[in-house]
Amino acid sequence: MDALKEQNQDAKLITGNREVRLNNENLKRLTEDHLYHIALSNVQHDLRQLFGDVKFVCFGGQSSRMEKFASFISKELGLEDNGPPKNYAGNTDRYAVYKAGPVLSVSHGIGIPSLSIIFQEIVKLVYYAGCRDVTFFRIGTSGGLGLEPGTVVVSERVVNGALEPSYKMVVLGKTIDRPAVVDTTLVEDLANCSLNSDNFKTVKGTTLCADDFYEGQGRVDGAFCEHEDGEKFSWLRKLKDNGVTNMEMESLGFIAMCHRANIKGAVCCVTLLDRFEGDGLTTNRQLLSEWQTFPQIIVSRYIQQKLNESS
Ligand code: R2B
Ligand code: URA
Repeated sequence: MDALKEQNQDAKLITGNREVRLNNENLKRLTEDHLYHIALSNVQHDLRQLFGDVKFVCFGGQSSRMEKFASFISKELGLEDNGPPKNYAGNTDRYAVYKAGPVLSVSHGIGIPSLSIIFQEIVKLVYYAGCRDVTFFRIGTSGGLGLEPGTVVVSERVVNGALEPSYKMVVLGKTIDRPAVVDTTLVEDLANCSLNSDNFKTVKGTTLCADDFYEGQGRVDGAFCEHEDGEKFSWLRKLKDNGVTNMEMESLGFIAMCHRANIKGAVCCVTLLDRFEGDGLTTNRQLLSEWQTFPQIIVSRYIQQKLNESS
């Protein structure tokens, strides 16, 4: 209990040179905080000892992909001797939380509602663990607009379906508006991690975050559809004219919540298809899996660079 009081006394999270307040005084009054969806607690687990060294949190949709990323980054950091990365959220199958040295690799499921639960529990986790200088990434997949499939997009802007950089949610019956402010330095640094010798392109662009994979992204091949092909193409062209390079389902909430938490964060997604060429994902699974490693490679270079700078 004393350890908990000590943790709660200083309701600050240090990220970079920025000191971030949790901004929720209610947490100070909790005798125990159950991080329910990852089956961890700030009383029953020694979060400082388990996670105090975390500097980077990489989020992605699927648990299996995040397990592979944890193994990949573990090798890149020369930590394979520690054995395969462990899933600390093993007592639940909602999300997975793998750790490889200073890197957490976390699955977030599909869409902002699923992301926001794990995001909040991870922000509390790094707070209780007393982590410092933490950077968050979303490493994901998306549909591209006029880009060769397999291209990596580092999001320099994230917008909703109305092309506004704003994440709206209803709290107590009122709509609150969280601005999705991108960290431009992090975007530049990430984009600069691409190499001429890469077998994939990396570009910066505007990412549209939709609430749905089918109608929300203008597809005509869902169970329902009330628009014509022609309308879809004029919408896609309008998006392209407004700088939209890709579409996915979490970037807006991710960037807005990083900004709200005062944590450095960026979104880096590979495109799995060109939406001007179709709606279905017809590329074989093996190639799709290979493409999904491309944003991981970019983020892993950034992590290694930062760790080398600080060693
Ligand atoms: C990209 O891919 C998923 C949908 O297939 C979704 O999580 C996203 O953002
Ligand atoms: N993820 C999406 O949300 N859309 C796509 O088109 C591909 C992946």
